[in-house]
Amino acid sequence: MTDLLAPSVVPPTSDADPFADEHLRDPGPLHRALREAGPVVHLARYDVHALARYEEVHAALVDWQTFESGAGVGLSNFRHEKPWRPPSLLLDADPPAHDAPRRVLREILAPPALRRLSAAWRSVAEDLVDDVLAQGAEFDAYAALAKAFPLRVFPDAVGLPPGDRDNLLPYGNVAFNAFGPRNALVAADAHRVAELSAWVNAQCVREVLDDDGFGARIWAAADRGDLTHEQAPLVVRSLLTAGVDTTVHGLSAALYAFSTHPEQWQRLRERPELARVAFDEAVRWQSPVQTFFRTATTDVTVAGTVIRAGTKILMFLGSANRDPARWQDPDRFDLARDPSGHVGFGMGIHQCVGQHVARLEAEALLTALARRVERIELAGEPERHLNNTLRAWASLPVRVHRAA
Ligand code: OVM
Repeated sequence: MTDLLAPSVVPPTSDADPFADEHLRDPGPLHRALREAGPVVHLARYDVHALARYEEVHAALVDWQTFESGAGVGLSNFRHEKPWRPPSLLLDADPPAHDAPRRVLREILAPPALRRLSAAWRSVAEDLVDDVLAQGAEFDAYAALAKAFPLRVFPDAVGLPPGDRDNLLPYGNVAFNAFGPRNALVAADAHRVAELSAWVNAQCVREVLDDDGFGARIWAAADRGDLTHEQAPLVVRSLLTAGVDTTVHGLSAALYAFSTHPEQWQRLRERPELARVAFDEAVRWQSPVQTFFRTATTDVTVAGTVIRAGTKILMFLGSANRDPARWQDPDRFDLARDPSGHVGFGMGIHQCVGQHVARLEAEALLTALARRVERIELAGEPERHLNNTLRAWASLPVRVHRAA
């Protein structure tokens, strides 16, 4: 709240571009510098305010009245600039508009509704791991597992027609780049935006979707009057935008973590029920979604700094998840820690509605692998895929030693 009697602190300014290749490739040093500079840092290049400490990121995430999403959660302000696609009814929305789409998706993606998928997904994971191991002890764990598994189970669960799913990751790449500035990463895919958007929109119509998937359930909610029929395809689009790259790179993060922390892999093998907490710890440690913006709805004072109404605020989720003021030994990937409270899935009313789906995928894949593999280690230098929002991978070469 603005205290009219307290003097306003002028925040430190940084010239850094968090969306430059250098920082996307290795965000740790910039995150540390921003956290140490102060609770609020002015980013001169974009004229936005940055929050890199856990306390302020968490506070902004839970205060949706002051830090709105309706102006878009990227750098672009939808009140002044035309959005690149019709805004998401979930991500780019505030109550009350946000409430109905959120309630519908929450029910469709809640743990009880996922139970019917669990056995099938375990068996797909076991088959996939068997196939990969049969081909040799060295492989690219990004392509063979982290990317292959979600693409095998998730589009089917949504109810997409069989066949061509090769557009999902390229569309996600465009969508997650679009939250950042219009830099070279955005320009690189500009020629595909119309085609990819048309493809995704075509997957969201009722006629195309299997009648037993998440997509059909969204349309059924519209029939019941819980949504309008105009909203239904956009809610399906949210699943296809938010549900693929995030899990692919979250699983990659877990596989990378275990490939570099053999003692943690041992722990998982001894106690496979740790698979879910391991996935959350990997999400904390790597933060597949690194950043989102909010917009101040009013002049607001954050740690003494007045942020003017209409200002964009960049929240560094990945930095909050490594803030030493919140986490002991934050750079350690450690199954013994309690990672709950991490902001890798966000926090508050927008917290990832698909997180139970992601955990189910992770549990299926990690337990299938843990049962068959005694040791997993890097077999080469992993390659990052640069994206304005995602901490993503291009390859993760590993070598495995099979269990007896
Ligand atoms: C959406 C959406 C898109 C990207 C990310 C996200 C992480 C949601 O279209 O609703 O959440």
